[in-house]
Amino acid sequence: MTSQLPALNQWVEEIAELTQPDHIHWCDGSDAENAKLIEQMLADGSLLKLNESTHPGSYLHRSHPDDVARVEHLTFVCTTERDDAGPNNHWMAPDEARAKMRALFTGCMKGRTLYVVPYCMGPIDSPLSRCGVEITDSPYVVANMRIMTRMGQAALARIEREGQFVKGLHSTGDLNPERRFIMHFPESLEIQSFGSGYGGNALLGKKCHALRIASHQARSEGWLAEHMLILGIENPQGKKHYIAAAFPSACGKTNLAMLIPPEGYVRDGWKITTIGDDICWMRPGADGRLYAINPEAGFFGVAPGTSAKSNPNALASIQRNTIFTNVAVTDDNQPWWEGLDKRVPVTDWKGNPFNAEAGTPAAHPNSRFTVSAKQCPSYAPEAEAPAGVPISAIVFGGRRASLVPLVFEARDWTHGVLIGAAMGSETTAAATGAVGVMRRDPMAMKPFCGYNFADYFAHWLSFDKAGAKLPKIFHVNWFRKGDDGDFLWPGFGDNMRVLEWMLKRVAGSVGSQETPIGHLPNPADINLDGLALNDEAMQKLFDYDRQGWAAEFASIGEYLEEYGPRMPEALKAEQQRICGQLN
Ligand code: GTP
Ligand code: SPV
Ligand code: MN
Repeated sequence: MTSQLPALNQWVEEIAELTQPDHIHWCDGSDAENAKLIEQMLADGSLLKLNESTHPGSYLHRSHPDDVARVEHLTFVCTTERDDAGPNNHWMAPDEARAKMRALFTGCMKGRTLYVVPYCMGPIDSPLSRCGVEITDSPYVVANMRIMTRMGQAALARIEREGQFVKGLHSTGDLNPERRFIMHFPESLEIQSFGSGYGGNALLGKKCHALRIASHQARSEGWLAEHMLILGIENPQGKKHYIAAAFPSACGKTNLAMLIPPEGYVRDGWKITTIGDDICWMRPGADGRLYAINPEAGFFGVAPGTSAKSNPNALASIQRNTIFTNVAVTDDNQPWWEGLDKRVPVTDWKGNPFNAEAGTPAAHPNSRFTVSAKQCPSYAPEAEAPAGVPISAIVFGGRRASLVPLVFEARDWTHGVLIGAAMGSETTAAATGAVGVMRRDPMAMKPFCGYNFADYFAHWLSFDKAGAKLPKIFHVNWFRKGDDGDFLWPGFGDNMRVLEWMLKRVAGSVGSQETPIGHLPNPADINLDGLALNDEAMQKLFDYDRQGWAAEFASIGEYLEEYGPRMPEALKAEQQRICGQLN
């Protein structure tokens, strides 16, 4: 098979020439094709069948133990000008990067099949959607792309019609971390990824296309590509709002997107529905509001911590037709991870007998599930709407053990952009490297913005113009800890209480405490019924520590300075104004 687009056929031929595969397969996305790939992976051992009666149609993939997370130090944005990538990215000159990758890709598919994977990010018929083609030699990648994107025939038809697509080239190579690079060429809409089979490094539609390349493209086309969940929230009167929230990797997007409200709320008629759990593309509509789509079709979610108590919707989603990566296995061949339940697995994520005494987790902390969004009980039909959904509130948040209160609201758009730019969070297992280290992660985009953060903040600021009806901006922290080291806020379903307060603020029905860092809630305006928060919790969740924030704002000022004169004056002025109020 080939396509009706000469440019695509020519590119596939060129890559085949370079990589020397034994076979070329154009993916149509059909069930039969998927069944064949699965059969082949079962035969070669790259997939293991899980318990068919408890988890029908589900499989386990164990990755190479050195290939379990994104590799930020090996991820590059290759723009002509170094400054266009910015201090927030690793940069390599495009020619140098291309030469390096050409050497790695030469002959790398000998003995393998080259898969051509046409995909569409977003509903097939949405004007906000964008297409790409990933060439890969990994059947695991193909199976995952089929779940995570609209992959196959319909995407190819759109690509043929439009004539434009992002070119992604991927090979697992020999999985040697010394020969691993994730290169982005945003100016020519190209991605080249070598030496990893892990999600964010290998499923090129996700972080590489839908965030790094798309953010670059969005800047010139007047829209935003963000690391955000999108949820729908319906009040007892039947009025529906949509909220988008940016939290860094493994900081609660999937959980918030699938939230089940506390009992009293459900009884009263509140409902949360899920549009997306990781990526949000939004642009202003004719009415001045921001309209958002989820460019993905599935969830590549963190397994550890997912339980019937913390996230029943996720757990229900992954009972069938799910690919698990790097989880543990029970004696009756069911997938298992820390936080799921009290059972003790027999096999760890590497396939070794599990030794509970050793003190190391059975599932990898970044073990994941891949599942179609359609299997999620809370999945909203509007997620398929070509026009997207109008956003009423944007939420930023990080994992902050100290200082940052439960919730506060920006005074206006500029202040909100500063709150996003100033985001800090403790690192997690989603990327290789140390865990629990506080770093700046503006808008949860530190690893994903395909251009200079200074220009990115300027782009965000530019949405505040005549006729715009922009969402309110909030900041949350579910992860504040007490002196005993435990979380002070129950989190998960109880986060509904904070969402309700946000809607009251959107409606203008409650006041707030005006502070230099923004509007803090009057605790009486947040429904805390049934929660037994002690004095320490009340104080740390709802007060702000002036001295601590003065130090934080000084550090935010230093951070903004790292970007030099490109940093928008309006943002620096806002930071300085707040500094002045705090000191
Ligand atoms: P990526 O897929 O990496 O972008 O992550 P994500 O932001 O979707 O994170 P996810 O919702 O999967 O949560 C990651 C971890 O945070 C899990 O172990 C959750 O159990 C935990 N978590 C999520 N929400 C909360 C919360 O409200 N409170 C607490 N304490 N932990 C939470
Ligand atoms: C993240 O790390 O933010 C993820 C997982 O959502 S990955 O797709 O691997 O980037
Ligand atoms: Mn993510």
